[in-house]
Amino acid sequence: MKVSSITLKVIKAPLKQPFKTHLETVTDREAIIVEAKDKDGLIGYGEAVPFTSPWYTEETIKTCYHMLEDFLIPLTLTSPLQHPGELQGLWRGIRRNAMAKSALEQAIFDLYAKQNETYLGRLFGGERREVAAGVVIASNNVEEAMRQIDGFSGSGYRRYKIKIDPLHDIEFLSHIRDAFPDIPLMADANSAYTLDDIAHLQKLDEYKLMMIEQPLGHDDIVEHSRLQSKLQTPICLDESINSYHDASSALTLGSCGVINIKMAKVGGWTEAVRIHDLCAENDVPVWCGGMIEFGISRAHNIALATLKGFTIPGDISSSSRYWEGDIIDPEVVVKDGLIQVPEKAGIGFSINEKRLKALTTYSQMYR
Ligand code: OSB
Ligand code: MG
Repeated sequence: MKVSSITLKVIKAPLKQPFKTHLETVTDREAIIVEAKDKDGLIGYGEAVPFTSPWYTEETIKTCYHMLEDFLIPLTLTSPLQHPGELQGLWRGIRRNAMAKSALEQAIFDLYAKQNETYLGRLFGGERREVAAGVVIASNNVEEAMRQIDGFSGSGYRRYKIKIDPLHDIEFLSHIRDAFPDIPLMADANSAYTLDDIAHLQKLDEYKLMMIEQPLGHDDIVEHSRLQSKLQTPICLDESINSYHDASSALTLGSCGVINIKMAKVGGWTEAVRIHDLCAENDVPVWCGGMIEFGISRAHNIALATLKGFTIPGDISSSSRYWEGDIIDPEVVVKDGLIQVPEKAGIGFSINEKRLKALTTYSQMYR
């Protein structure tokens, strides 16, 4: 396959409401849209989802742009390519920078799927016709959190995730459980605890949480294994899983019972599918993580979640959860807690060019 040109578009939009964790409050979101075009004018789309500052991963919009412009795009445009599965090998000499790689790999896989008139998920063996949707409540005000759960329940979400930290956990959860005794609920700590908190974390076992996500260090695997042996609630690793090797280490050490796979954080489709396959072989359930993304990344996530190991509803919500207007057409809609998987080739959604243009702050084409 030949990629004739690649265009980068930096976009920016305000969130409908602030997304608050103990690490950062996100009010505006930037992303880099990657468009890979072939000689027939077909276009594949990817979305780079680092934040503007490095609070969640080390990558930022600027580092990502730099890696794409100065390394990944030149190498890709000057190398022969039969299949997008070769990209990771081609980029072997470029360490890490997973979100930059993921966005470009996404665009070229989308282009390849469109050239072959196949829905992207099917390329990787995904068979699901609908995927279960989950939603994240990111407010440390318990009244506000409960109002949000109430509001989202109209869409029938199959799983609710709240953000916790040592100052907003036990009381917070007990209020939510009193009001919503039976909702499928989990908590994400984004590394807010240490091993000194074992006794405290054991108190969370009584709230019937599906799992607790990333309680300890963002780069830890060993301490989570100690903690998991002392908790009934399964641990789910997010920040700690940046590669197949990390997932393999976590399974070997028993550091978690569930893995949150974020395609962007592990460098794209190829690595995400390898992790999925490893977890499936080991009967470890996985779910698809979210990055407060726009529609293109959301579409890739839906395609990923069609794979059989994605048995737990992920952080895949409707476009309207975050945006006044999304950049895809139609927008992602959640009904009865489900998202219908599109049938069209590639990511399965068209681009809302008018909206994309309105959000673009900088754009450049490379050939
Ligand atoms: O820790 O899972 C996380 C969003 C941005 C950065 C980190 C995380 C999140 C989420 C997903 O919780 C939110 C979403 O995309 O709906
Ligand atoms: Mg998380």
